[in-house]
Amino acid sequence: MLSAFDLKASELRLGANNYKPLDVVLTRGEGVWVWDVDGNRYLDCLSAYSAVNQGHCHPKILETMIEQAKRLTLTSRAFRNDQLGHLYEELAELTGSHKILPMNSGAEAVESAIKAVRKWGYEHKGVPEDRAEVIVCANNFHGRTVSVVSFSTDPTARNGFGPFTPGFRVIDFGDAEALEAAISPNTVAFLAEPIQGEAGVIIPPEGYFARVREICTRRGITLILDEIQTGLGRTGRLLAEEHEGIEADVTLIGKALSGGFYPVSAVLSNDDVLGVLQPGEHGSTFGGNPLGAAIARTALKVLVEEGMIANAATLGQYFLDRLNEIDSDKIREVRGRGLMLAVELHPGSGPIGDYVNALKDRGVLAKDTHDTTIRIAPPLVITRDQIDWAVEQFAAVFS
Ligand code: IF1
Repeated sequence: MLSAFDLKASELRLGANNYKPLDVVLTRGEGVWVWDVDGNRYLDCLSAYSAVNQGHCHPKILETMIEQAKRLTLTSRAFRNDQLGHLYEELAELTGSHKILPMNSGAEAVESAIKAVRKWGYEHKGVPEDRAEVIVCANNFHGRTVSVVSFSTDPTARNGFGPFTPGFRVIDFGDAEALEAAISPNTVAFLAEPIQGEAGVIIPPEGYFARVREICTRRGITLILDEIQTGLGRTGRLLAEEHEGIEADVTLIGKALSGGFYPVSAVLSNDDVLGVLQPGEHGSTFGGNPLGAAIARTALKVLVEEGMIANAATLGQYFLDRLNEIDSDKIREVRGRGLMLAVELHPGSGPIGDYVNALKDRGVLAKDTHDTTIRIAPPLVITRDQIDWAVEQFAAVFS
């Protein structure tokens, strides 16, 4: 068996160099905890970027996965399977959606939504062929495909990967006037994250999305919310849009839709937008497969039945309050909603990696973003005692 050292060496020698992970090699997870190959235990404050909201290796999702894998895994969409219809019914009931498109990764859900709103624009709005425009926000993160990085404003995500897909216009996040001004007769949609994740857990000004909703409705464009990270309980509501008192026309979910067991994403839509897709126009070999669908059904079920969403609301506020109590001249701001939290340090506080490593040495795994911010997003099953312990570690590292 390879040691942690050898495993890292193999990754460096043979793997594409597109990641620079923390120096920890994990082998096991349970609830909020993960263990490395040397037997050290860590509190996971990343949750695989909010894909394991239900906690690592949730026993009920695991059981579903094993039982379904024994029975039937993949049929392709050339044939029907006995899980997908159930997933549709349960998702529609939970979210109020009228049409659903199952995909696999988050980026695929984003791509699928862009395809659908473009076609919707041609068929329902009379936009001239190939002229459809989608408005997006600066500092967005929606995935890694060519079209999605075409409208990224992050040079690292974008540079060297052109030529880019046309048809996108970038405005500032949180500025409703900018949206109003950017809409042209060819605009078909506005795409945004309810809270920008990769940008550093950026919460928009109060009332922003209510105005966005009003503008999209009045100007006849589709509002697409990317809830791939914010959705499924993370912010203390099933969908983050609920905090804003609005409903998107199209909502994208992924990540925690499988509790981290399997890539499952979905486009949730009103009748009109996904209604434009006809047989053969879009699809995926694995999208909507019975294994993924069964896993997603149980992942949604435990999220609701085990009170994880309410826990994220209550304990998210508690975690935020406790972090705010930390007495440190390094902390510039603590912010968040539900269990989507971030600690931003003052610019002169030294390399962020040093803090993340110090946290790791104290048994807390968290991830930095943009040089000064550490995001904190534990599984939604975290307890008050576990938060108290985590706050002690944060306090020790920041003081
Ligand atoms: C990586 C970030 C998080 C997302 C939103 C779509 C996707 C993501 C709002 C695409 C994915 C991930 C991907 C992961 C890092 C990560 C991330 F730091 F890059 F921004 F979560 F904060 N929309 N986010 O957050 O979903 O295709 O990956 O399933 O390593 O790229 P995907």
